[in-house]
This record gives sequence, structure tokens and C-alpha cells, in this order.
Amino acid sequence: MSQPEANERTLIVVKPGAVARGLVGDILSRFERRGMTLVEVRSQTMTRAKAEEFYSVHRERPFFGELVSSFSGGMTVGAVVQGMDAVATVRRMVGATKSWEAAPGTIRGDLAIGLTDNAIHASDSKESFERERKAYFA
Ligand code: 3AN
Repeated sequence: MSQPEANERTLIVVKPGAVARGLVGDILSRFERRGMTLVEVRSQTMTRAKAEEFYSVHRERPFFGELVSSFSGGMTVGAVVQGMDAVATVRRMVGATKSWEAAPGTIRGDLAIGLTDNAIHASDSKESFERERKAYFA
């Protein structure tokens, strides 16, 4: 088995619904308490064009319009999170996409119940991280 990377980086974005509910502190503190470092943080309301670029891999999906409207519908908070095996570790901490199925103890399992509005985005690979970091921090 390959060794996990100690200082791997990934991107998380707290989605507008969770920012509006005042959950930013709770969500970011979970990564800090896990021993991970927030190396870059930004808050912004995404333009529609920027949200489309961010989610461009889903352009052909039937839910693309709803996803883009939701993501650009209010303030977001994005962070580059660094730590041991960060991409996979953070995805485990985030939990299942359908947040009603997400395990208790995960961010979605504790804080979300929706699908489009499922509290947080997290990169699913190193390649996605590189692309999404550029798109979010542009
Ligand atoms: P995840 O965020 O868990 O990586 P993806 O990448 O499959 O999930 O989907 C990206 C985002 O698209 C999800 N966070 C969710 O907001 C939305 N989404 C995914 N599947 C659906 C669906 N069937 N209907 C509506 N929205 C969806």
C-alpha cells in the first residue's frame, strides 16, 4: 500500500445554506481539531459564471442549473485544508452526498439533510483540488 502524504492539500467550500445558518465556525473547527491546517481561506458570493466554472464537470447533469443557482445564491467560505492524506480524510469527514444517508459524526450527517444543499463541498481527488482551487481563488 502506498504511504499517505503527510502534508496533502484539499479544498473545502462551505455552501451558502450552511454559511447562512452560522455553521462556518463549527465546520472549520472540525478540521483544526483533527490536526489539519487551514492554509488559505476566502469568503465570497460566487457569480453564476464562476459557479458554473467551479462545477463544470457536472455541466451535463440534470441538476446542474439548480446546483449553480444554489452555489451562487449567497456567501460561501472556501479553505485549503492541509494534513495527512487530506483528500480522502476530508471526504470521510464530510460524509455521503445524500446527507440524509450521511453517518452521524460526519459534517453532513450532523449538520445537513439536503442533497443540493448539503452544507459543504470537498475535492474528490488531487486533480480536482488543483482545478477547483484555481477556480475558487481566481
Ligand atoms: P459530492 O459533493 O459529495 O462530491 P458530487 O460531486 O456527486 O457530490 O455532486 C456535486 C454536488 O451536486 C453535490 N454536493 C450536490 O450538491 C449536487 N448533487 C449531486 N447529485 C445530485 C442530484 N441527484 N440532485 C441534485 N443535486 C445533486
